[in-house]
Amino acid sequence: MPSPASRSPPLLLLVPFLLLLLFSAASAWKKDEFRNCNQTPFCKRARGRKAHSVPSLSTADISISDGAVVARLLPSQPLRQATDGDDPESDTVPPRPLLLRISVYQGGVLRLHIDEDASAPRRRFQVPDVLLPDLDDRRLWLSRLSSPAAGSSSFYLAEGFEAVLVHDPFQIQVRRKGSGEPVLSFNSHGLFDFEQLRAKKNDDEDWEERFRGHTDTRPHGPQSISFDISFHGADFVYGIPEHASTSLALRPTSGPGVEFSEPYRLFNLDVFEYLDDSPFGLYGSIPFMLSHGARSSSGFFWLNAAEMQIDVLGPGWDDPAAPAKDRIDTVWMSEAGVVDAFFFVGHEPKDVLRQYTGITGTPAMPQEFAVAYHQCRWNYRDEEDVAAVDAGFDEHDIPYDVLWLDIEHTDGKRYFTWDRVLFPNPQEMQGKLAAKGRHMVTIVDPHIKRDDSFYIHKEASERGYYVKDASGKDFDGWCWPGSSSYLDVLNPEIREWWAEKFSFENYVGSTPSLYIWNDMNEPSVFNGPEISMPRDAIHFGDVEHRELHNAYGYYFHMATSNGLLKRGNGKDRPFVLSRAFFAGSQRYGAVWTGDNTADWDHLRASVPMILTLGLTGMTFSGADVGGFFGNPEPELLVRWYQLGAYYPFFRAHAHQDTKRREPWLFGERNTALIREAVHVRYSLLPYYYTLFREASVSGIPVMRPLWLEFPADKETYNNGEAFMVGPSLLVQGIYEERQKSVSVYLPAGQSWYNLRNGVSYAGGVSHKLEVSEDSIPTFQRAGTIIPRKDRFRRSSTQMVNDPYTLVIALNGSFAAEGELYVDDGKTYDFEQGAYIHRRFIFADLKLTSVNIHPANLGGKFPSDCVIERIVLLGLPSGAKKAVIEPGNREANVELGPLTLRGGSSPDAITVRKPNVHIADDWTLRIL
Ligand code: NBV
Repeated sequence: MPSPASRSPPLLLLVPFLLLLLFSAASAWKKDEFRNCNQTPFCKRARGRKAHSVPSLSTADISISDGAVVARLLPSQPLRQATDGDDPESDTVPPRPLLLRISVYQGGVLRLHIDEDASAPRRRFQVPDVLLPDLDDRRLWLSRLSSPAAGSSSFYLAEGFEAVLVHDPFQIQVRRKGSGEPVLSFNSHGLFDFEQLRAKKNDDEDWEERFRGHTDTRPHGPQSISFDISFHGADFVYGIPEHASTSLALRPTSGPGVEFSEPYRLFNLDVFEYLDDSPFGLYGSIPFMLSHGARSSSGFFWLNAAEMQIDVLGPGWDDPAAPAKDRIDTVWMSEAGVVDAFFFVGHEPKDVLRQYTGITGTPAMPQEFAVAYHQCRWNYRDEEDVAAVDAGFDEHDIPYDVLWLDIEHTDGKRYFTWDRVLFPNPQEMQGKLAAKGRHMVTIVDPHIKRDDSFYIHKEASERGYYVKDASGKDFDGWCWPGSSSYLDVLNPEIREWWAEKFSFENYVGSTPSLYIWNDMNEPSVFNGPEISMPRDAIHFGDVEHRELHNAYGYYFHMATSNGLLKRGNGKDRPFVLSRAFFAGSQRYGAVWTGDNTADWDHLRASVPMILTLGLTGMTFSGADVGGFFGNPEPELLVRWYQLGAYYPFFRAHAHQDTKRREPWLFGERNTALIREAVHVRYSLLPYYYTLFREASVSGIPVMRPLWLEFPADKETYNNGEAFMVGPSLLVQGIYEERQKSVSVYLPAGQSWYNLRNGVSYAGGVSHKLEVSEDSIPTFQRAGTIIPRKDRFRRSSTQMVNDPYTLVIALNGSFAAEGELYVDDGKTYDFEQGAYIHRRFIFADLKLTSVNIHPANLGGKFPSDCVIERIVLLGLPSGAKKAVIEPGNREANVELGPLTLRGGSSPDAITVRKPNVHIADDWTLRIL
């Protein structure tokens, strides 16, 4: 919801609305503005069902067709068709079969598709353009079904796994071959229900739904789908963003004694002052859940963009007296769409992430500047303000890469325009930043001002490019510019048209160093139901908004990102930050966790939220550093910078009603602490960039829950306070005011080196550590090598030719390994092989740089960069010098320090000026 200070619509028309806003702005989260499960008929109906109470279905005519298993699903009795939830037994219709299709893809992915047959009165919506276009090429051609037991058919899924289709009642199980141990099951509790589309029985039947003065006409009636999924061998389940939570694992929402009484809701919404711990839906939705346990890792993804509600059932949900089970049961409910579901099995949790991103795409490789620090505020007022903030960073020796302009930079919230009084020379302004290697981001929201003199509106309305309301007129809703319409981005033609608007010619005042921010794309509609678009609005192909709601922002993000790609003829990588997201958004840019609050609990919640996003593909994510609403105390702001410096997306941002909070406004000591936090990020940029490369290839996130790296260590399974950055760094946040000590669990199997002083700590234990104000606890895992750049410039782009430092943390066998990936940081030339990829291996007192760039790819990235320092942690004393081959050169060895700015360590040994090239093969021997 908007704050009252920034509105300028025609007053008379809006008095009731303004009162509402004033009221909203005065208080926090307004629960009543959003529907709960009980107020959502399909959810209420589904939640009211008991295990095995739904009339069961059985399979008929099972066969293999086109390499997939196909069958019909027949109700064993007439299907019940509920109306509005008050009388679930109200009606019956003659049975109509459902069509089932199961396909298998390389790497252990099973796809289950269930839809109505051709006699249905209408085609149900299948979400387009989310699955990778080449997915079909990776389909395994099934040729036979076995019948291991009467009444079931089984088929190959992956090395060590098979799938079983149980005929009556219909059920699917994925299990381990040999032992028969189940991993995942569908409908084992008999909760599968598919409300088939039908004509109204008589005129009295009321399909409409009303909520807070809004009527949803629901012309096609009940069409929801629900079913149960069980994750066997699971200790915890994770995923299904976006919800604010201080817990990483998903807590049960139903069952004896559970804390949350609402299911997790997936419905993209603009939520004003959201709570830090709640199952209510926020800005984005990814219907992907993962499970992990000592014996098993698995995942389940339902490609469906309608409102979804998911219950995690606590132990004893079906029978409080039954002994605890080795599995987690969940119930998935959606208002519309089809069953298009994917099951993932893996030996390790990383396998499951690879499989999920194998079908929805791996995160796009960002430009290097985007991985650095971003400075944002609603709003930097004018060009002078921009210049002053920019100069402030230089004056205080704090690097930053991107300055952001929020909605007030436009002419009356007409995006692609500039307020010419405040920003008379946008190109010059961007040019000045660009001269220091800096970039700018402007906001472009999806609501378009209905103003005939605004070229975007004129063209869009003439071409019929807007979403229509239920009566067929352009949908007209209220947002920042006042009366607004919304582009129908489901239509690829409209996305193409939108993309063109970002050309330098069309976006007057833009330059190549300008990038984009998409906000409010849930979409947010101030006067709409739940501050969004009515569900009966109509999109391209007669699709109802209810069917695609959760993917609206995704298509908008996609179109914007393609716009940036096109404007540079496909040369430069786009950067677009989006608030709304869906499965697959990782291919189009970054996201953030929206309007958080400047308090300690939101700081704490940011970690589970970002970890969850990473687990579900969206690794390029962050939270507003400092907190969006409210004024952080300096201590909180400093702690937020210290933590935020490790978020994959690192941006400070603040609401327009907050006090200014550029890093130098809180006294010298705090400026120094923030400077140090930002420096930490800049020094780690080579490591981060290498991790982004890994994510873009494998889907493994940059910021990882501990259990992703240590899947066998049970202590890590629900740790949402600490996290790994890649395989080598462990970071523990400080989430309390004036905290003096903290207990940090360091995973078993290796020791850990404190990043600031090199002191080593044992793994497999919790350490109680003193907390200092100058940093948060950070550890390098023994056995790893981290590349850094320790010289500080104004921006990352100015560090390109700087020399590297390698920090080698030795394990008990005095060995370590790590990687470095380098490319031009900007273009797609890396796709042709223009990059450097090295593995550094330390063993037997010798460091070797090994080329891991695949020889067959060709291409080369030229670089003269050298390694200027090598810091060794955990080496027994006595090293005298280093000898480098080829060339038989010598380099000096000395004790510490750990960083260029001090931080001496008794245990660190530094090789000074080895000056070996990062692009070359070499070895360095310690003597
Ligand atoms: O565009 C203004 C803000 C923006 O600063 C924020 O980051 C977004 O999440 N926007 C929401 C709209 C108004 C929020 C009250």
